[in-house]
Order: sequence, then C-alpha cells, then structure tokens
Amino acid sequence: MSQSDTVLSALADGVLRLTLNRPDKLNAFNDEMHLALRAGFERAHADEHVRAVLLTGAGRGFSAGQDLGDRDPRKGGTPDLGHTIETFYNPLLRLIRSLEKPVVCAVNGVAAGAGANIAFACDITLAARSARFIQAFAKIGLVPDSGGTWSLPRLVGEARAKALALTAEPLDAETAASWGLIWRVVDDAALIDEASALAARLAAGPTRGLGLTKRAIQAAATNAFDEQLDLERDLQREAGRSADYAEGVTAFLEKRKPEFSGR
Ligand code: LHQ
Repeated sequence: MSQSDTVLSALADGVLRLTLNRPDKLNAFNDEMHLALRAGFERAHADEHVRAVLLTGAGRGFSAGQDLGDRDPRKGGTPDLGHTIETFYNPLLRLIRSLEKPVVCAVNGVAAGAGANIAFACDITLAARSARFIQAFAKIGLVPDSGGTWSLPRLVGEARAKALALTAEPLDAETAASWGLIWRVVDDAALIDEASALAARLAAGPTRGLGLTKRAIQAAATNAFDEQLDLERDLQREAGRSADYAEGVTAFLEKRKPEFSGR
C-alpha cells in the first residue's frame, strides 16, 4: 500500500475528509500512515480552499494507535520510542491543535492508545454508539502520549484520567460523552452523514472567526483570567476586521442568509 493509500483524502464543499485506511490493522499507525496523515493536515494549513477537516477511519476501527508490529522488541535492540514520538506524533498533534480551522473527528469504532488521544485532540469529536476508547498504553508498559496526559485530566478531571490511564479499561462511547471526553454519540449507521453535515456547516461558516475562537479556547488552558480577557480583546479586534463579520452583520440587518468566505 502506498503512502497515499494509507490515508484517503478528499476535498468537497470546503471539507477535507481524511480517512485512516489500514482497516485490516484497525488503522494502526505505521510510518507511511503517519506521513500521509501529516501531509493531510499540512495541506489543511496551506490550502485556503480547506475550511474544515473531517477525520475518520475505514472499516470497523477508528485507530488502534501505533502499529506494534512496526516496533517489535523481538527484532532486537533497544527501541527509542521518544524518537517515534518526536518524529511522528508530536508534529501531528501540533498540526491539529494549531490549525485555525475546525477539525471534526468521527470515531467509527475502537480508538486505542494514540488513536484515542488523537480523537480527543480534535475540536469536535463524535463517536458511533459501538465505539470504545482505550488508554491501551498501560497494557504494554507505556505512558499515554499524543497529548493524552494533557487532555485527559483537563477533559474529565484527574481522578477519571488516572483511572482510565492506569487500568486501560475500555470506555464506551455513551460514557465518554457523558464525561465530556467527546461531543456526541450517534447511531453507527448515521455517524458519517452526521459528522459530514457538521463539518460542511462549519466549512460554510465564518471560518476565520471560528479559527480565532479555537485559538482563544485553547489558550485558556494556560492563561490567567486577565490574560484571557486581553486575548479576547485582541482576537475580537482581528475578527471585527474580517469580511465575514461585515457579511454576518449585513446579512442580519438585511434579513437574509449570510454567505461567508472565510476571510
Ligand atoms: C494491530 C494493532 C496494533 C498492530 C490491532 N498494531 N496490529 C507510541 C510510540 C511508539 C511505540 C508504541 O506506541 C505509541 C503509541 C501507542 O499507540 S501505544 C498503544 C498501541 N495500541 C495498542 O496497544 C492496542 C493494541 N490493540 C488492541 O488492544 C486490540 O486490537 C483492540 C482492543 C484495539 C481491538 O481488539 P479487537 O476488536 O479484538 O481486534 P483484534 O485485536 O483482533 O485486532 C484486529 C487486527 O488488527 C488483528 O490483526 P489480525 O491479523 O490478527 O487480524 C490485530 O493484530 C491488528 N491490530 N491493533 N496496535
């Protein structure tokens, strides 16, 4: 399978759909898939026609995390997993979080290890009712990565974060939603349509302002209240200069539907 086959990429109506595509391995990440997914998010950064991203998986899984066959300790040598993180996961997570366009994630099945934490790093995550989330790291002596030790305690609090990470017990989609780990649970058959409609709605929206909103909410994790108020002032100033603000207000006053350009 070539690099491009491991992640299917399609742009329509401003939505770049990226589909993890190693279904026989539950979309576990090998080097090729890492590079292909990164290329997809780099395109999302660079291409002004991309106004939202939809990330999902082919087959019955979303992603089982790192391909453990690729890091087989029986092949000898002492692995440097820090190198894998530095080379592949950290750049990907930074690309997702720094993209000032909405990233919708449709978790179509099991999400384990890095697969789960990538889903939690997206902006709006929906899951099929049959999906489950597993912090599988504890089963193989590893530490949660892909931002999991940052996002889990923030999303669900330290008690639940520790229990999930230390036990590696699967969490069903309904519980994940009720705990605030994800946005919403959808019937399996309806997942991709609902996630696509949401991504299309966002892509047709004032994406410049949505991107600034994403930046502000993420900054709140480390800002003091006063710093956040200053940031809101600065970002509102920027948003107020956008063509989409002018269009939004004009459309409201003219009692018509706005046509946003993302500028
Ligand atoms: C897989 C995998 C997989 C290869 C299923 N690899 N083949 C960062 C730095 C560097 C190194 C290490 O990792 C990391 C980050 C991480 O992500 S660590 C966590 C890695 N992931 C896991 O430990 C999860 C391993 N997988 C599982 O526990 C199960 O497969 C789950 C619970 C996800 C799904 O269970 P089932 O629904 O029962 O499916 P299955 O186990 O039968 O898997 C289906 C096939 O997919 C099977 O292949 P086969 O040829 O036998 O049909 C599995 O071997 C393969 N597969 N995960 N991570």
